[in-house]
Amino acid sequence: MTDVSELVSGAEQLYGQMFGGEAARVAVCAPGRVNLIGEHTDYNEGFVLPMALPLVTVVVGSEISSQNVTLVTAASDADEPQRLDLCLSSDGSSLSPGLPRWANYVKGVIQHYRAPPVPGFRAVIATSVPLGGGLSSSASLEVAFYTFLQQLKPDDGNQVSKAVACQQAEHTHAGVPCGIMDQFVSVLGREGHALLIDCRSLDATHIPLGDPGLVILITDSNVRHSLSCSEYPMRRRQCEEAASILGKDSLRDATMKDLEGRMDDVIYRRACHVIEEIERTVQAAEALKRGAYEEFGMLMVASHNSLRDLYEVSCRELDELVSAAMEVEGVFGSRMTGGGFGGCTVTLLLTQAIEKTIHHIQVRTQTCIKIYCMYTISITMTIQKGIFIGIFSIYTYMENM
Ligand code: GAF
Repeated sequence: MTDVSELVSGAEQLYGQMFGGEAARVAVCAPGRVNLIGEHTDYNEGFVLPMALPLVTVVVGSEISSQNVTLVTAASDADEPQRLDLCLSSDGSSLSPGLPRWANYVKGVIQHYRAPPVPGFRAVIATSVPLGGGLSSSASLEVAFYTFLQQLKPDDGNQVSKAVACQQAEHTHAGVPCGIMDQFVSVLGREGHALLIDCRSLDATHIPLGDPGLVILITDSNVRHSLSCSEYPMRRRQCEEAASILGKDSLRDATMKDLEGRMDDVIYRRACHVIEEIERTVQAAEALKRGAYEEFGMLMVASHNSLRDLYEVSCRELDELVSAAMEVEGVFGSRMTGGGFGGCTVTLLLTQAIEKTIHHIQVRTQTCIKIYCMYTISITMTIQKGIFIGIFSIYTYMENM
């Protein structure tokens, strides 16, 4: 796994190459996330329980005296670093979303920065978060960029307003009507802790994950998703419709009893998932505090089943990864993580079961579905026979810079 200092020195080297040997003066980073439980609840004002990852996006750069911006990214789908020049015109037209897509996140953050106007700058972006893999590569870019701008010109906000500004960037410039979870945990996540977020009040509690006998395993289906496609916004609309039928501000205020006989089958199933998932997340956070990992694991599996059957955002490859993991002794729970339609699964297991779990997933996926052979591997982490496997001991998260 590329660590933060390697990523920063790679970005600094690229900065030197692009800008004639000049050294970058600012280096910042922000993490991606994995969500342990609480899926599709954030935009329903419910609870979520993500944790920040030791996979980060870094931005290195310097302020310049003109109103020009030059962005270089080593974090796009292209093989070579990509460059974009913008002039920060007073009418803001240069910040309209367009192509290349990777720049939209940056443009959005500049637009929503709380201390406008931002000065001109040159910056290089690099990342170890798999792009489009459901581990919040976009939120980590937004938050890293916001942090970069804060170094050039401090704003008057706090950490919550920073997360909200980054969420707005995602809405206006990436076209994804996301909730607050990803940006929030990228800003406020802490080493060795999960973060229970109340997405209504935006209060958050850090829950220690202090047990050295536990591991969180992330496996990537290698199915790539794009959340701006119609499915994610459609789920959000269906939830809003359910809340409106019930005369509630959001599904956070609804109970299962409220739903009876009030809506058609699809909307009913979406609402059931959200109401039960909010409840599961609260229970899971309590279980984690007590060290009740079996209970936590059962809630993870119930969450996955609900996302598969009621919310319909899983896919065959994710389901296969979950069932393969659940066949191994020492695995407490497994589920898809993030928006769905591809991306990753997250599994909670005993450290001593890690090797046999990885082996079993490999064997199962080769002999039963052989599906990984067909995938293009586009990420450069630990890749074993086609499956990206990130193993994060809960003690090894790298500090935010
Ligand atoms: C994506 C979104 F960006 C989050 O806000 C959240 O809704 C998640 O999908 C599903 O829980 O990551």
